[in-house]
Amino acid sequence: MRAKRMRAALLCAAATAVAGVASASAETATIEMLNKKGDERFVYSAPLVRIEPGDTLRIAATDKGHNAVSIDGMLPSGAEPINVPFNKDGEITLTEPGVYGIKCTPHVGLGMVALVVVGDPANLDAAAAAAEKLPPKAKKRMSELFSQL
Ligand SMILES: [Cu+2]
Repeated sequence: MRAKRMRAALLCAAATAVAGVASASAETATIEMLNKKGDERFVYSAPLVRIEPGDTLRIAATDKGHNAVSIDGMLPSGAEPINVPFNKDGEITLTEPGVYGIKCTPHVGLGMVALVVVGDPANLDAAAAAAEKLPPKAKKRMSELFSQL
């Protein structure tokens, strides 16, 4: 009887410890889809986000008429492509380390792109090469973001 109660107490302590670690380390970074930010039109509020594997990326449809999809070649191998539909909030837990490029389908030509770096940017060279194929404004913005890494 006593031993059984003791074991239950230990299991409970272990579960609490695990939950504590998870909530302390996993974070959420938010990118808002905006019509305007300062002088810029059609932008992601945070064009460069750095998080750790297991963290969550939240993409918020603060303004309507935007989406967020993975840019071809700017995705770590084994990672699920990002696809947040128009006018929806999306939450994605990113577990594969590397560089993720996202774009807004109708506004990529206006430079509406963002770079998300999860832990170690293992696919940096491949992602930078893929960014060369973007329209001029998006390409320029990406090269500015890469220069900050
Ligand atoms: Cu857009």
